[in-house]
Amino acid sequence: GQVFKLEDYRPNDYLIPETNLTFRLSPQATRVIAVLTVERRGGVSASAPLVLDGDGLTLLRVEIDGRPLEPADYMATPDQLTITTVPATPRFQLVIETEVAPAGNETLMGLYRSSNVYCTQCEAEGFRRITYFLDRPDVLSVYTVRIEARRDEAPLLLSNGNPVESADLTDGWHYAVWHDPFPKPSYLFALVAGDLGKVTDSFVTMSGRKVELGIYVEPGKEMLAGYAMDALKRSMRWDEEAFGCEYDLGVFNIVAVSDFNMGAMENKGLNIFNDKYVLADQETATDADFANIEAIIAHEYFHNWTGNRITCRDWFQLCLKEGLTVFRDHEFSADQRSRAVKRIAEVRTLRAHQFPEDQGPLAHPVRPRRYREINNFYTATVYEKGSEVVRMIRTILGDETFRAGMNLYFERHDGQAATIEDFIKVFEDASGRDLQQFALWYHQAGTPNLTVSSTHNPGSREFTLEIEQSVPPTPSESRKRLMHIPLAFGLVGADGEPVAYSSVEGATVENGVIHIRKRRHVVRFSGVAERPAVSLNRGFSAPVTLSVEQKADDQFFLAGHDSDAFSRWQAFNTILTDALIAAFRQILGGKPSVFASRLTDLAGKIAGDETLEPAYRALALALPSEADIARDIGKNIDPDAVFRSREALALAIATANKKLFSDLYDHLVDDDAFSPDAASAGRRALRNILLDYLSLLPAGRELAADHFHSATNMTDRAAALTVLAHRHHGSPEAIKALADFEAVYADDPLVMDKWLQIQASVPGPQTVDTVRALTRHSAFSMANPNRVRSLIGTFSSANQTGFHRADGDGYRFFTETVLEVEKRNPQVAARLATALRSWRSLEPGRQAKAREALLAIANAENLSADLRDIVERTLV
Ligand code: BAL
Ligand code: ZN
Repeated sequence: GQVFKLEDYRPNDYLIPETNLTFRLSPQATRVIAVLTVERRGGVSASAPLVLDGDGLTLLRVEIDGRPLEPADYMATPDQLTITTVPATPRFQLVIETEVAPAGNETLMGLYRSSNVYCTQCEAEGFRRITYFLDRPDVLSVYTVRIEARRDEAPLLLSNGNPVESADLTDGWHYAVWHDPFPKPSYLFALVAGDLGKVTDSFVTMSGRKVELGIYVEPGKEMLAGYAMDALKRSMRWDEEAFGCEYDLGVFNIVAVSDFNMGAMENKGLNIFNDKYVLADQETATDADFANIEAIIAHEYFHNWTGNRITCRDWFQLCLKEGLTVFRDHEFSADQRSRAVKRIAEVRTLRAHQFPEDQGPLAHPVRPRRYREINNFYTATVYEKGSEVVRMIRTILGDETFRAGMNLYFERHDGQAATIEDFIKVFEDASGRDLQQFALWYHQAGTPNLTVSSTHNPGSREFTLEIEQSVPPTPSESRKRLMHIPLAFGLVGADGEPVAYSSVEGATVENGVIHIRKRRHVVRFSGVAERPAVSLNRGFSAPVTLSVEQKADDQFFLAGHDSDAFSRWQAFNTILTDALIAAFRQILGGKPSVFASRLTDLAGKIAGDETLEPAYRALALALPSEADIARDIGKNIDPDAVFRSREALALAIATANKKLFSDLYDHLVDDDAFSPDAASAGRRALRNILLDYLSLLPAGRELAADHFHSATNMTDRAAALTVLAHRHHGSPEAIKALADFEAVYADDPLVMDKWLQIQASVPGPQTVDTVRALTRHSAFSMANPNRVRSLIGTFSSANQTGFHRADGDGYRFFTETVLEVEKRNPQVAARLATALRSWRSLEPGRQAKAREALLAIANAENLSADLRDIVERTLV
């Protein structure tokens, strides 16, 4: 396939300042008439051909300035329309008529049908499946859209911008016209038509304009959209307060659809959402679902300024809108909930998803320089590491200067398609600093490592930190340059208070941050009488790994006393990880795992510490996942031994704290009316993790069954079902709970996704058979991305012992399934296939079998560009 390179970017010879579209909707044959105002750029020769992108299109008509084109004047294939004879005038009108079949479109890109609703997905390159166009983000156009449909089939007709007019036509048809005054790239185009229920509200912006808000859902599900609407209004207010960003149209609409490749899409004025991220009530949604809805509603809304008003010049700049918008939604959630808890959850996610990507064959810079299939670059690196990079800019500049830089960004680039260089420049201009070395965070892949050691000399009262940076080689980047790493730190005295020092040399240290810029820094703090404990990378100021020679006593001390909540959590997490790795080695050596009582005691102390938020305690007690442990071990992974080490530690903690956990569990019973707020969710999270521990002890199975049957909300019910299915697999209680759950929720696909997920993640070699059988269950569908991700995605990415079954059967099932999904939806198949990206860290037997599975996919016939790209890069 073709490789697209950043250095090959040049603007097109033509622009399309105005786009008028007419859709005559029909499931099998929708007519699309595009009337485009085309403009030749200054200085471009009149003989330059106009080459428009298409994808699987049928061309019916093409005219310029009212005259049909002669066959000699153009060339049309399903994937391209080239107009070889272009008028000499600098501006002309081009009319293109195409026909598309939304009903047969299972790729869920372009115009398709989801449960009888017409909808679109155009990012990144779906618009070219609707009409021939300059389908690239630097071509901004003002759209007017007329939609015609049968009124009985589609009473509701929506597109971007503001509604202009609507009326009946003959024969039961009707139409609506929408106009979006803001020039936008084609990837932000959207259309929705169908029979949907509506929830309405309104919002008055900071300058006093009233905006009509609408959330559209499957008829009968309106009562499930209330939380999303509330989150939307809070997002709109927050963006005004935090960034001065005001909404700019008279209406803002959100539509929930059940077949969607992504989480949601920020189309101008008409966001389209995976219904999983809109619909919620206590009966059907968990606290995690509520938090995701809040975050994604905010994320898509925030794109209105970071993505839509200022878009990307080309797809290499994807992080310009995504990293920045993730940063903004993280800040929003931190303000709405608990900042410390949110930060810990973010870092856990980053480590779980971005670190393995950055440390494996699919590693790429936050701003890639090459791609074969852009769909494969909607990654944790672009999104999550992209957000961390923005966070580091704020850390380096400070809040005020950062905000000044953002203001400059909005002022200078509004209405433009911008680049990462533009973004960095606003912060350089706002601060007067040189950020060129820092910019390597965008350009260089790989997770930097800092090796840190410390010495204290009581005689000279000097405390020294030796810090060395290294960036590991990544695909096609064997040599790395030195990075600018902002390392927040604290020196903590025996009383838990910060240790003062009189001066520091060896690195720039400002506002509690050491600026690492060289390979090696020896940072000397003078006037330090007693040896402090060092708290490093406070708040996770930089997305790096640390190799620290630190005394276990210091870790225990920091886990109890660090004033930075994140670092306190980190210290305990490091203690747990070290213990798990030691247990893993003991198990491989045929020895029983033993755990220090001060570890299990500390777990109890944290669980019962009423000065800490319940949500924080729940996060601290959540052991590193099997994948986390495997990543920290690094190579020669035997997932069964990892699993056993984790189970052994959980049992040791539960046994040592039986009484405490049990009392606390009883004490946390919540008799109040359900509320999805963060504090209530935190108490549920703590009680549910205590249940997880207690379920390992005698009578734990009965306790979990009681918890399940007495649950009054989905958070508690799903937590108990997970405990029963995972820890008491095959028991009568587990079988009954799964059957009861199925009987109650059989008609609710989003809830049945949880039922599929819970079963797909049951540890052990037998699960592949369960998952195989579930692919034939009526709750499952190969055509629906949510179902596929719940069953197949969960099995392959969240079931270490099941998927990596020693005989390779998990991989065989995986190969068959990925290829089957691919026939319908290449984008979803390619995403699934990334589950094998860390195959080289497995022990040799599993490695060989994983390689066979990858080769079987690579050798399949007619492989899509999406899947081929992932599999070939994974194998290199
Ligand atoms: N732009 C694709 C979906 C999202 O990141 O919001
Ligand atoms: Zn986004």
